[in-house]
Amino acid sequence: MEITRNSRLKDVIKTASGHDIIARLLYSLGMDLDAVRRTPLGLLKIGSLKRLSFGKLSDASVDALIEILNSLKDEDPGEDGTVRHEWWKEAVFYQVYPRSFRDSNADGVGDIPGIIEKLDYIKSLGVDAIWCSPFYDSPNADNGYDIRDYRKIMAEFGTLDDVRRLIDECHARGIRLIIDLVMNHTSDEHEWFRKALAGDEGYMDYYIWKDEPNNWTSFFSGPAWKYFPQTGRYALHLFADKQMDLNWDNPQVRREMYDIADFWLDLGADGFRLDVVSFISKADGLPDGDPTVGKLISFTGIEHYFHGPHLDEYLREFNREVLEPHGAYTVGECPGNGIRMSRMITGDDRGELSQLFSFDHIDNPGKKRFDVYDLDLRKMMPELLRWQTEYSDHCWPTIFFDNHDNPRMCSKIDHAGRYHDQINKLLATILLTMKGTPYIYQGSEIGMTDYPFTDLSQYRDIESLNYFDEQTGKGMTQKEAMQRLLYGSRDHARIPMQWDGTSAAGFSDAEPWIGVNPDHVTVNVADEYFDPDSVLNFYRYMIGLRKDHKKALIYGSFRRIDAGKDVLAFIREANERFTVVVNLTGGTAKRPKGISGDRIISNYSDPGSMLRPYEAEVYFSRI
Ligand code: TEU
Ligand code: CA
Repeated sequence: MEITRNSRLKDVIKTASGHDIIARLLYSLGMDLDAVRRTPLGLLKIGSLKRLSFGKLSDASVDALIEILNSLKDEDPGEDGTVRHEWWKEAVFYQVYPRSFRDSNADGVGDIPGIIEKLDYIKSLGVDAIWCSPFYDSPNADNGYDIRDYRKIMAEFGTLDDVRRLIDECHARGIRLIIDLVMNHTSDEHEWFRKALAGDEGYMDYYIWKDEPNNWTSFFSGPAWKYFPQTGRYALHLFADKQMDLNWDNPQVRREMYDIADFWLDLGADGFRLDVVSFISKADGLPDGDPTVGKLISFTGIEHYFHGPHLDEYLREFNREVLEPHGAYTVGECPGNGIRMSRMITGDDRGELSQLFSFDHIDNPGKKRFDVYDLDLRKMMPELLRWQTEYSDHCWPTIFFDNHDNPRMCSKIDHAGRYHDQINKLLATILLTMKGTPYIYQGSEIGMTDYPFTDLSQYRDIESLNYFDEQTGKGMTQKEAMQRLLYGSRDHARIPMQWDGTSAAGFSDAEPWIGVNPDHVTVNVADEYFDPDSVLNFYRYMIGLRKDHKKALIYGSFRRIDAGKDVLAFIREANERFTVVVNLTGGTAKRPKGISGDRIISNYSDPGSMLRPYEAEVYFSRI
């Protein structure tokens, strides 16, 4: 379908790219796609988006948008109602951020032997697999997401033998290990880049160069291009200026990446979390982005690489050459891809990736991570629920609320901290009863919260530090910039794991590389381990429930019960029925009528007549 200014929105959203991009634009403007689907808005022509955007989109932006929509592919994996059974559909994953998990040798930095020390704890949660954030040799411009040598381990973290041992010790406990592979970019200290700078033409072509930069901006502030006097040209870096984007159009680069992946699978890794893998293919000629469209999606230029022209082709090649022969699992980090384009990446018969992470639910419509606001769970639901009902039987969602790139969800919802206990249990309830593969980020299972940062010197993350400089440079007051960091910094997720109530929270015997949250005196593994009412034991119960009732809770149907806007209620059903009821607000709400079965768990002990703030409960019945 050729899209023109006269195409109606309801028709544009029938294509995968039209659906996802319009959804994303509306989301940024504070609206949900359902508005276009269910109201006369759908009859509007795409040319009138300018009006809908309150003037944010100019005529030129609308034309740019139409061009992008026409340039993106539209293929559908189809749907025939059969769900294939796979280990990773039945698994609960646990994400470990090595720098902050456990320091075994008292240098203040977490390490691989530290993870091994805590494997029995991870096992005790009932999880089946671990995703470990990068542990490769790196100068740490971005905590290891800037890799200097893909076959070496960061000295602070240990040795290759430690990683071998980690793999073996995981397997000995029946836990699978997936590792975090960064294939979109390398460190500027990687030998390929150093050879490129030294004038080696072959290695120059491993990276992306331009004589004059285009207008793309970096995720970590400023332009996405850095000038190198050695070559007289600019090199592309979508992230830090020490993270150089690789040229995936060069077959040799792809070969190198496949060899690296082979190396790790041969060593015993069970698969990969693939860092920003959806960004590997950039539009031919690296054209300027439309600043408005880019910013509404996220950053200027992103429309030219978030699902680039060769993405599907390269992923298929990677799959054929490496993943398939090893039977390896993959979860791709795919920011910007909405549900329909994600189906193109994860459909059973597409031969690309097993699963992916999408991010829209992590912030409310119209909000961005650094915005100062309390997240409203009611506004999260339309996006979250779409993945339950519209992703098709040939795709399998991931579900998560926390990771190493976001403040803690319980804090995002309730900065004042009145209801953290209830909210953490509520999130666990949703995470472990919805359809899809749950990912638990270290510390969520004990209810860790954001760090009370008060001074710039307490931050470590390059994104936060660059953001502060850029915003204050543009005239924002220091006070406001600090406030925005407090709401959005990734460092909140990177403070040490809280093992006990001692001074460094049992993370280390030395001064940790980043502050320890004062709340560790009450929020910690040791205190929660034997407390039946703890967040930790709530998680354990929910994980166990999911595993004991696979038919219903993993492969069973998902059906919503209409319960008004303040309450989420749904049924998971196969041979048994689970009914989940959740008050999405901090006020009281009415329990929907006709709920049957035994109330088997809740974040309040006795059932009240009304649902109390953030109350979550699960009912069980045989059918
Ligand atoms: O993150 C990429 C990325 O775009 C995220 O910051 C994303 O925008 C965010 O999670 C949405 O809330 C990956 C890694 O996870 C991150 O730690 C790295 O810094 C980045 O790639 C560069 O490698
Ligand atoms: Ca250490």
